[in-house]
Amino acid sequence: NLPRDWWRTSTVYQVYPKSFKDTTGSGTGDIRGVTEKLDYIKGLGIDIVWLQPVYVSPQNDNGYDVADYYNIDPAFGTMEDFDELVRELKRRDMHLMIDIVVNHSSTEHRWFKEAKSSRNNPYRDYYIWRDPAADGGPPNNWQSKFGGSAWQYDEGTGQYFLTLFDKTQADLNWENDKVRQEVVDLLTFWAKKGVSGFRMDVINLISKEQSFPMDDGSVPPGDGRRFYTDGPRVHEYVKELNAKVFAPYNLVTVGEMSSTTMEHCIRYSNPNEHEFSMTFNFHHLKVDYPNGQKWELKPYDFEELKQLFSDWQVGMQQGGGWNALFWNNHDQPRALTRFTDDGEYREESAKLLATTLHGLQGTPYVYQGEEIGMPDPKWNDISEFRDIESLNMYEILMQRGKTPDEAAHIVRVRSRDNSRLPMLWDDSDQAGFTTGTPWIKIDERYPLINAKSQVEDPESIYHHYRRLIELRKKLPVLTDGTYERLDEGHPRVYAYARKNAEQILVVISNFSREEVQFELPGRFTANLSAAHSKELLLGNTKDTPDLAASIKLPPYGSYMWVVN
Ligand code: TEU
Repeated sequence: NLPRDWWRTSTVYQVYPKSFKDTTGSGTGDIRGVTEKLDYIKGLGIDIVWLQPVYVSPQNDNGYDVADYYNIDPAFGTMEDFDELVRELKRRDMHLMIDIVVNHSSTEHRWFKEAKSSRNNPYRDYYIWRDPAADGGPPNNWQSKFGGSAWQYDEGTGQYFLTLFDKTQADLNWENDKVRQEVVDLLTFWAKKGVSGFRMDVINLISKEQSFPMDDGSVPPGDGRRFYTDGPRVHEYVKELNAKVFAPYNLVTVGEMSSTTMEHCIRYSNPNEHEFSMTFNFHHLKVDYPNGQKWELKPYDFEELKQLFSDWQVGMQQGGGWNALFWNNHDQPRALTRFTDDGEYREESAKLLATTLHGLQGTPYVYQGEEIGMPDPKWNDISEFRDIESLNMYEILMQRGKTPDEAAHIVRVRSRDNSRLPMLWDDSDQAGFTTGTPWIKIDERYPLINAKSQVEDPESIYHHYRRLIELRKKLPVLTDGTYERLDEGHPRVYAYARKNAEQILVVISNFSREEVQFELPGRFTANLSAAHSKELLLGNTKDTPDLAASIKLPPYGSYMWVVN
């Protein structure tokens, strides 16, 4: 009974359950912990909670290796706990979006165990098997995202199977209509349980070029591109899921496109294509990757960052697509450390990032801890890391000739564990996350950085997010306004305007620790002289600068005005 496209004014809160709240003393978070904290999430004005995988899993990739799509892993609780979470969300007029991981399953899944048992097992073609190459090696040179060959050899049946991620994550064969039917069935099962949406994990990898061509390096280098993303039948497959499940249940869906193009994202998210509601693309989170390479370091390119935001705002609007807006998730280091100052100007920086993102067109995602300004941890030793990708890459970097210190430094900067430390609830023991031994260390700054203190402080980062989320409900220009960049390549400032027939919204942020006197472009100041009202909606310092031709911006100052 929700109106079509209801999610265009929504904000999503992303919960990494393993690190959210532990109610049993196991040291890992659980579903009841999420339910316990719904009032905290509701307090932000959140509409949708994205719950990351809690299905049966050996946890080699923290649940993105699913061994049973229909049951909850006991580590996270029971199906009754899940049903209670759905009820408690609905009672608060919130919605549940669950994570769907169907590019691959765990090799512990019964389908894979059957498939591996013999070449003519009925489940054999649920996965992707190929004979060894002439030299006995892997069928081609594709590399796994987590390091090493993307092919694992099975002695028992003398063939290789494809694993684009961990060697225990076997790619499903979507060419097989039985696999596609299995996916429709499992999506229908969860839709019937009352979920309102799906986040589709690496969904643009599900269609592979069946000739499995060698990676000849012609495809632009970069994180993920080598997987031949957006394959020949990908849109056909997604349209089938939409027709059979997304549309009938009026679900909100977001496709995670780990490497893609704007053209594809327009096709994936334009409502007339009947595919997804929106897409995650990652171009803006590669501006500190030298030549697109994640495991090399360089300072981030601010101009490229602003240009990418601008290109995607204009391009997706022109194409009728819809962006999932995000700075953070469980696979990325925290933006607060990556793009701004997580020390002296931590609070200003956290609010600056929020204002800059939430002023854009799309549906914003808030990743747990972002709303209280959690920074990357201070790492002391490689033994503190848990992420399979990070641990593999530590070894690979040394094989590539890096010293242990160099390799450890790169892992500290790039590791997905940077965003996976437990949520900091209060200043009680272990930040109120667990009474047991946490599965990964807890950031010892919790006496200074915790949710409780921020809920109680009206000037906190938490309440800054609450105001931005509230504005999205109140100001149509945030949803339907056009986008125009105003900073003309300024080395420190990102400024843009959103316009519709009624009003103009202006967002100006100083991404530096220097004070800046910013000059608005002449073409824009004409709008100001014609305006009959200008209002500062939100700022992140005690200053209340007037929107004028020349504006003084303090270090990491960020402001949002509305012009009528
Ligand atoms: O991530 C897709 C992916 O490519 C990630 O490895 C991420 O984009 C990359 O590390 C950033 O450089 C999804 C899930 O979000 C991730 O947690 C899983 O590990 C992965 O798929 C496999 O399921």
